[in-house]
Amino acid sequence: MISEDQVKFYQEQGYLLVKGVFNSEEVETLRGSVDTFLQRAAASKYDRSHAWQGDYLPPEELKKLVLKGFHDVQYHDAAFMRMITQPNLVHIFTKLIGDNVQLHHTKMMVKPPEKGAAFPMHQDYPYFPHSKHSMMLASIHLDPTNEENGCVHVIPGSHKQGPLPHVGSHYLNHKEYPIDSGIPCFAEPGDVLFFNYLTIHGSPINRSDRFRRNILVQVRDPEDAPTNDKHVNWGQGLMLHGINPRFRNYKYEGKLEEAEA
Ligand SMILES: O=C(O)CCC(=O)C(=O)O
Repeated sequence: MISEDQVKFYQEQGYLLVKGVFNSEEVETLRGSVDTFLQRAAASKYDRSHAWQGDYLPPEELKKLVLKGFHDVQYHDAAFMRMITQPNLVHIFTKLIGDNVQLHHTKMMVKPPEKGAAFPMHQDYPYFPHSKHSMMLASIHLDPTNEENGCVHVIPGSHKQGPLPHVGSHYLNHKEYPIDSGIPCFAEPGDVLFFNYLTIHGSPINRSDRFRRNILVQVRDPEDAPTNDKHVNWGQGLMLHGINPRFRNYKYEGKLEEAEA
């Protein structure tokens, strides 16, 4: 599914866009599942916007923006369980991480038309720091994405800088790193953007009249230990490929002592 040149590109640039990882039938199923999820969330007491707060936009603009950012989607609909084990996706993970691939978490990032929230530029490292930096993300695109509907931007090669100071451990100084300091990654439905958790990325507001529905799958090498217990959630530790070399009486809690066992 991907060539040695693409693997080298990922290692050098810290990201890789792979076309057509999911076929149109799979995309259609996932779109249906996202839409049903959002309707069910809207009818529940848990619905809210997850737009990032901060000083990266004027307050009056920020308060209008909406992001539907739900975690652990495979616990809500079996279609998402099939998504995280989809053979093309898992095969690419093995090429980029190695034979053993472990799930960290999933999340749905849906930017509604005209008011879909921005992500200021950041690394994912501060949210779940690990010792070997194998942690990476697959952003599965369900809609055509471009500048107008808030496509992801990345700074090529930025993973090589290592962890950088974030404002309130949230995002990078937006004056130093405006969103357009990254290159826009245009994608079609079924394309997947992979990037390392040190790669600087963000995305602008969706000002278009279309949705931007992406689903994110965060994975790591199981031998890459968390350096703190900041981000522990359901499903963490599921093996998507290979084995977990740290054999234990398994009950994953994401705790530091587990990582060192
Ligand atoms: O989906 C996006 O536009 C960006 C998501 C992101 O930056 C993140 O989850 O860290």
